[in-house]
Amino acid sequence: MFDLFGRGPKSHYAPDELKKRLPPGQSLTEKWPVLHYGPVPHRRLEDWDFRIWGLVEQPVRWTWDEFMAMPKISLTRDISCVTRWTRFDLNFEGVPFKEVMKAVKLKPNAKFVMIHAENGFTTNLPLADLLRDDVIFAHKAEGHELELEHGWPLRLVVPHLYFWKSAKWVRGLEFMAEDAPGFWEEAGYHMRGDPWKEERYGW
Ligand SMILES: Nc1nc2c(c(=O)[nH]1)N[C@H]1C(S)=C(S)[C@@H](COP(=O)(O)O)O[C@H]1N2
Ligand SMILES: [Mo]
Repeated sequence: MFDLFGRGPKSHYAPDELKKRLPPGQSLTEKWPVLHYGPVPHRRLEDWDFRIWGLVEQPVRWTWDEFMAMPKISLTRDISCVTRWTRFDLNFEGVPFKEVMKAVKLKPNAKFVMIHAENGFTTNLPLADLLRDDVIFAHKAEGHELELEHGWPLRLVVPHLYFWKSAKWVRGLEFMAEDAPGFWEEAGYHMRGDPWKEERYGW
């Protein structure tokens, strides 16, 4: 018996593994739910660009081909949504955040980042949370090009934080000196969103 999100009582994970891997207050789903606010954006790659601005020495604008020319990695991670589902072992492939950072020189006071996506979606993170080896801009999941609903052509993946920080249809980065709330954070979601600390709401 599974509910809408594929949550069910049966699991092929041993109880002690579940205890280790499942963040508090979460339940396991075997599916990959689709969750976002507003309509799914349709964009042609010819009209797509990726911009970096704010506290950088030189703003950046890349085309799709330029972005895709950067080195890529593949990784498999568990993801947790604040609405209480966790999905184990999703494989993503894409350009590491650290690779993108090689192309920009930050001003010394850049400490926070606003992620910008289609239709005005934003989410904020401390720069330190993005400067991890497993933070990537993914164009593939489970070996295939991303599905439109999951963020095609490109989404951010920040696996150690609640999944609302992993902006789908990502288009740019804005470097900031102070933290500022993005879309869900304006609505009361946590500024950082660590699932192991249950940083769900309130700031
Ligand atoms: N652009 C955009 N990205 C977004 C969202 C959104 O509303 N808009 N929702 C976030 C939330 S709350 C979650 S849980 C994940 C869901 O990603 P999925 O649909 O691929 O599971 O996307 C995140 N990224
Ligand atoms: Mo979410």
